[in-house]
Amino acid sequence: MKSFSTLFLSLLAATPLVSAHGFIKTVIIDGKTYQGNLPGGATNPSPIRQISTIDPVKGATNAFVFCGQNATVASMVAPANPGSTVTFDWADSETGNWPHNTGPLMTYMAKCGTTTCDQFDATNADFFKIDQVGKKSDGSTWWQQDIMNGDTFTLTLPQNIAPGDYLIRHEIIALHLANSMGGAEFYPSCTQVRIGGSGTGTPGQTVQLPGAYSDTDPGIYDPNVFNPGSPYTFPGPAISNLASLGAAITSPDNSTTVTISGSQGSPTGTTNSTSTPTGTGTATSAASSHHHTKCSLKTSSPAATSTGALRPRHVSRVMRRMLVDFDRRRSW
Ligand SMILES: *[C@@H]1O[C@H](CO)[C@@H](O)[C@H](O)[C@H]1NC(C)=O
Ligand SMILES: *[C@@H]1O[C@H](CO)[C@@H](O)[C@H](O)[C@H]1NC(C)=O
Ligand SMILES: *[C@@H]1O[C@H](CO)[C@@H](O)[C@H](O)[C@H]1NC(C)=O
Ligand SMILES: [Cu+2]
Repeated sequence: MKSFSTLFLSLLAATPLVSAHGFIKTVIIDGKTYQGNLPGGATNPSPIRQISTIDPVKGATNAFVFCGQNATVASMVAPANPGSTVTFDWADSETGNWPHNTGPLMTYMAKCGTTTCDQFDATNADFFKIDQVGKKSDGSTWWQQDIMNGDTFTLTLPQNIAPGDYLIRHEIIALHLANSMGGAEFYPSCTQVRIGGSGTGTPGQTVQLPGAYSDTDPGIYDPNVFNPGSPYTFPGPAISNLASLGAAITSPDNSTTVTISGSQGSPTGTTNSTSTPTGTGTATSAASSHHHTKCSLKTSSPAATSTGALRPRHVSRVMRRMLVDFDRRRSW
């Protein structure tokens, strides 16, 4: 079995993958939609910092790991509040879906220092993590699969965050090549928001990006990334104290607890991005509640999807047959 999986992994690494990448096309904050600018395209008013290309940031210490490729300051700062609902819509172009299905979605925030965010040079930003999702309870399907299927990703901002200007740094790390050192693809994106309200919470630990990640982190270089059931270790800091306080967790389906080691990220899904979170969180749950549009089937029947997720998108027919054999062997 061991030698078979070694063979399997090396074949997988040799499988040519179509080069397809992406960006955040829209952000919706409390129901208001903000259009992002196309990477390298015309620059219209937006709170989403524009990047120069859909190509990934490569290398965990790449200077662009803070807000994305050549990210430029955006002209708008969108209003938001503690507990605001924020939805991210990923795409590979103006029209196509996000192309990858392997790896985590993580979200950070950072105070825009003493300036407003439209003036803020984020290279020295102090980021704190407010959310992270990795694999689903079946141990092999990633939440990123939902994004590839065309779903959006929704979370709530910390319930007690102090007022001021902040960046929301939402990131996908695509790990379909992460069984090679340096193969991980980083897709960070920063949205500028002005938090109102009367919260009093400030983050404890903060990190710099680049700085918080290394190419050798287990969640960035991961030889077992396609092994069903292998635990995933999120890179970067733990969820901030700020985000774990007063969190509301939607729990429509208790089977969506994630198998990850030593992490606070236990996402729960809902079928509809506009539904209101209900219920209460547990100590091990992620701070924010998550909603994925159109994923009722996936969350209610993990068995139905558990065989698809570990596959890269572009597998040859020969590889497919091998994967079937691999699955059969697994069930012996
Ligand atoms: C992006 O940044 C790189 C590295 O600093 C630079 O070489 C390149 O010209 C920039 N591209 C654009 C479109 O600004
Ligand atoms: C789901 O979790 C809730 C809260 O922990 C619990 O009350 C409920 O009984 C659980 N439902 C199932 C089907 O396990
Ligand atoms: C989500 O649910 C709300 C209210 O139940 C409904 O108005 C809305 O159309 C739904 N959205 C989607 C994307 O299904
Ligand atoms: Cu890509």
